[in-house]
Amino acid sequence: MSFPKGFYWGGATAANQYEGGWNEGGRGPALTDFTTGGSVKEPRMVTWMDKEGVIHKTPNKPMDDTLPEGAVKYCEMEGCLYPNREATDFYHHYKEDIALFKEMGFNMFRMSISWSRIYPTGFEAEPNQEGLDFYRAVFEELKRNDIEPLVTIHHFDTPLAMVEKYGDWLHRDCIDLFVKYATTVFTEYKDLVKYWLTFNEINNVISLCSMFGGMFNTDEEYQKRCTHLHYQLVASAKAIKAGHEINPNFMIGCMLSSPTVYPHTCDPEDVIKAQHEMQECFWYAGDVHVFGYYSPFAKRIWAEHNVTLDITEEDKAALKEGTVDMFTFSYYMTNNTTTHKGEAQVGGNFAAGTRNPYLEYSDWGWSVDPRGLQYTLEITYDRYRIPLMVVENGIGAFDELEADGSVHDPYRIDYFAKHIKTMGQAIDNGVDLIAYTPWGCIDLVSAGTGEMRKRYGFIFVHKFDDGTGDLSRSRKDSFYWYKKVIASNGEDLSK
Ligand code: BGP
Repeated sequence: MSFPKGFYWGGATAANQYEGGWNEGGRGPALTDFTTGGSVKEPRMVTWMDKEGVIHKTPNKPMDDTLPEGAVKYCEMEGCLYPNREATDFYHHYKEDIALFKEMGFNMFRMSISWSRIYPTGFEAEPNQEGLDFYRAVFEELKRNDIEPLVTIHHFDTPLAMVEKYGDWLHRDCIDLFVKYATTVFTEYKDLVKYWLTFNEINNVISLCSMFGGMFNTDEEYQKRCTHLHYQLVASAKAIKAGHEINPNFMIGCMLSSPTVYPHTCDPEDVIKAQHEMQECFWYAGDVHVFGYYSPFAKRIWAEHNVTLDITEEDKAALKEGTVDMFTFSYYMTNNTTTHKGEAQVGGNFAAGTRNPYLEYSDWGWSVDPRGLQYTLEITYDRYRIPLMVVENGIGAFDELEADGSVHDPYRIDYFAKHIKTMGQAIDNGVDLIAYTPWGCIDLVSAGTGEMRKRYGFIFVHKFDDGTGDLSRSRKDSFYWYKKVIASNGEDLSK
């Protein structure tokens, strides 16, 4: 048995892509409510007003929530569809969805709290009671079904009012606003939730710079993004300290995307380049979370990009006192990098580097690399030696809905079978992996492209890119397969 007894099997979601109910229950707006749908070729757009009152639509710059130049505020544009608003409506379907998760055998469910449902603008002194009540009802429903919640406190949805005032996380005040919010939810749910994650994919903000180059690779971008990240790292650490005071049994983790990088050739120049990209994209934020300080290589990154960070003595103390209990990450693919010219490049959303001839690629250009998951688990555990969780993994694919309501998705089953197998091998090799929550266990809106047709779920949701669909749920073939996997604690991967 590779997977230990009590291993957590489940699925993962996020409020901004799943919850819906965007203007109900006293919830305030978040930027994702003003972001349109896109595709692998067309970027998602944001809609905003200039000082003359004219409304514009411009490409959303990934991981950069500052208002576009000339904007005074975000607002709606007639004729635009904003898919995250209704999303796939967990808000009104949570009981039905939790029953389906239970049927599959989940003993863990990852979800996030929408900050603006608790503090509609972020600035209120008192939380929104209706928002608190909603999540209490969800956590109680999970408890009744013996499903342990794994709760992300911030998943891409800072309240809009804070984004408009501060350009997202470009101001120190965001730290205290976050700690206030985190403290509220820790206190409110201290007897219902044990496992918490502070920021989803906290490292994306900087990993984009080295992975994508181009417009992200300027000193100005690095300055901005390292500042944003520093404030979030301090906010995370302060929240962790507060959380442990509220309930010493809390297990609080970080959440990073794993942009595992391979050197494209064995040329030592490529090896060093890959190592530096791993430092920048992964270990930079991970080391601060786990060790409580910036690792020596951070100085190289700052020097190379002329970054001067506002790190106070109080920040340093906070980082030391707020280290994580567990390390969690998302894993979708690996990337190749090289110093050589002329190699074929990958295409797709959020995929970068050269094409790996040993791998296959998804319809969205993401490499499929199960061994890469094993590799990532092993190098991460070698480095950190604290419990790990894979809290996102999966393949976004076009699913065909049959006339009888079924969905045959052998490609998804194949993807998961291979990844679960290599996870088992990592455990056999000594990795302390405690949970696996595949992404979008029920169909939801894609973060990168805003599409519905990029589906990840074991459960199909009848919602489509033109906004139609009755939101009913049906089980895909992979639903029955995953149920069997969970029942056998990861032993039976047969198709
Ligand atoms: C991660 C995010 C998720 C999720 C996932 C898949 O970066 O944490 O929110 O969306 O990627 O990405 P996409 O939705 O673009 O396919």
